[in-house]
Amino acid sequence: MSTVKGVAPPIEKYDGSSLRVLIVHARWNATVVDALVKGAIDTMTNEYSVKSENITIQSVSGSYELPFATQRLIAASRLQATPNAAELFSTTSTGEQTGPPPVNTQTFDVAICIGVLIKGSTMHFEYIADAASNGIMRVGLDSGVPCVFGVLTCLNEDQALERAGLGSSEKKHNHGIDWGHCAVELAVKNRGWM
Ligand code: DLZ
Repeated sequence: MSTVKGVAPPIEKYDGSSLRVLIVHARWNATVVDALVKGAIDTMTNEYSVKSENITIQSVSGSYELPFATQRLIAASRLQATPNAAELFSTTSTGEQTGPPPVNTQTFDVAICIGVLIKGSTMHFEYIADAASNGIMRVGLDSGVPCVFGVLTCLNEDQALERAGLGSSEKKHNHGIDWGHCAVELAVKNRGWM
């Protein structure tokens, strides 16, 4: 039976060969998380020619840590990309100052934050889901680096497995694939919006 739910495929065939991607993932519920990370990476490399050497992968303990780590990694990459003050001005052979060269302040084109929350018997789930979703949105808006929300918020383990393509039903689907499509589209479009 067909369904109306889900994302339509991207309209264009985007070229991801020059994109630099940051993936930050949690290690809670690692079996599911690992499948999601793989789904995102395979989609970006196989379908958009994103180079594996241009994908930086970092892990944190839990989903609550995703926004902080992502924000710090984006900031650190920008510091590394900024030349020393002394190198900011170049001169011609006649000693004429040519002004600052373009400064690369955008080392990651996109970040994907991946985690899996599985509801337990306390309120932990609600607090972490709220903090992670708001935090990831804030990092994207504050940094200008689009941050894909790759956090599953599941009511039980079966839901998580189904959404990572590991379940037993016919409708199982790896959402990491969608996040890979989403990341490339947003990164390419954002370059045009800057
Ligand atoms: C504490 C906790 C719990 C109960 N459940 C999950 C979960 O299902 N998925 C996840 O990614 N992280 C969980 N955590 C850990 C928190 O995200 C966080 O790492 C700790 O509260 C420390 O800040």
